[in-house]
Amino acid sequence: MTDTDYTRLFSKRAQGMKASEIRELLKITQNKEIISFAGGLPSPEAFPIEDVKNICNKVLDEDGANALQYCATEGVTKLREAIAQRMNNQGMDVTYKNILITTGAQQGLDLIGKTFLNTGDIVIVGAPTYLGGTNAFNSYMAKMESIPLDNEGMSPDLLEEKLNKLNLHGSNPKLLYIIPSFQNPSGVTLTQSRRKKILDIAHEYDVLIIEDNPYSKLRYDGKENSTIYSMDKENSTIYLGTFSKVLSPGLRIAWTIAPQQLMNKLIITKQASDLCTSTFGQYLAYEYLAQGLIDIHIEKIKDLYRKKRDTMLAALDKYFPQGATWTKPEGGMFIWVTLPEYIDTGQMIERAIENKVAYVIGAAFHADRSGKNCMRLNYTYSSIDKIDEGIRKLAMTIENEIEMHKKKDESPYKLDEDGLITGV
Ligand code: PMP
Ligand code: G9A
Repeated sequence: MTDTDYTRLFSKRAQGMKASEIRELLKITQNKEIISFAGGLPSPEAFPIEDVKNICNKVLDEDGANALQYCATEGVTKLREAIAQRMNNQGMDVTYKNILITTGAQQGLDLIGKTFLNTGDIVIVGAPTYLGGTNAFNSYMAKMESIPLDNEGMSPDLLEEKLNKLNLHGSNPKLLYIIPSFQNPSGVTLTQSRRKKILDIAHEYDVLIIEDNPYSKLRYDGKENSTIYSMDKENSTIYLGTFSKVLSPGLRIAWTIAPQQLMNKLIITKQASDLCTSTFGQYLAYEYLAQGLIDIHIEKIKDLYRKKRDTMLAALDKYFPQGATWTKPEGGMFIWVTLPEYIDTGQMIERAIENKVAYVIGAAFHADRSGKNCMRLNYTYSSIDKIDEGIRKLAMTIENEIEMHKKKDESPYKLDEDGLITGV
């Protein structure tokens, strides 16, 4: 058989697409020996398997023929209505017509890219930001412009400065991508006053805000903030919600909320993608909401995740060397660690995996591949015992890096990462 070179057949956009570092690591971390702080996965011990089993039977007994049929692209109406009601209870003012059910929020991001982005269009993102977001926008050949985050999220001043500069060069960014609460990957939350300022700036510069909000219900301390969508009186925000982090990512049920004119286009875009999201999954999600189970489940996982977060923070304090700093999130799933400048977490990952512990490298979350001395740690997936052990192993890996660096500095010879002499 001859080996055919298919590259010439790939579209320009496919040629530019790279594998997600998170998805690649998921394969490695399926090895049970490795303690994974890599993927943003819910705790497997918390899935409500019995409840879902009962709901499956109920749905099949009572409405099996509809649940197994195709449904409208927009989604199953009763689920859309239930979601609209939940969102209105949190300060929004929407009807089921503003809700599009999607196959994960990831599909929402893809549909947004497909609907709004031409080659070279600019999307403003955080530095760091969610890799799946930049991958989705990249696949439409958009250009990312990054705004550094601090402990209060994206800085409105830096955002305005960037928009102003781009405008002076004749560029008008189309989208502003924001993960407002317990941001992936940093864990930081955009303060209420910054939300308002950022909204005002987006209005002034005519940028559409994409508010991607999978984590806000996982708040362990402090007070909930208003969503940007609920504060926006000018219809310039699209909101993404999902059941992935509060119920099950395997269900792949999420929703996009948009003003009506935008919604019509998003629906058409989705038609070409997958006709509709799993009807059966939507029926299950509806029942889970209708039976009032979701809030009980969220309370349960919040208690568990709070303990896990505290365990990881305590272990970081106990084991991590001087010179390392990290965020202290009030909720969500992630802690962001910054190590001394000379440590490259991309190079260190191999050694970490040898030591049976995994994280996601900082550069994966930076559109310009900076953040090399950073790493994202997930604390929801591993058990409490494993969290302590994993952080100890990771600390040991970092200590070795520091030692190696010291040796390099002291040595008259050039050493490689394994301490072998490569030159004088
Ligand atoms: N947005 C963010 C910020 C996420 O963290 C994730 C999942 N990690 C997604 C979107 C995609 O979620 P879903 O499972 O709903 O596709
Ligand atoms: O890619 C996945 O499996 C979802 C997780 C996302 C993340 O780790 O941020």
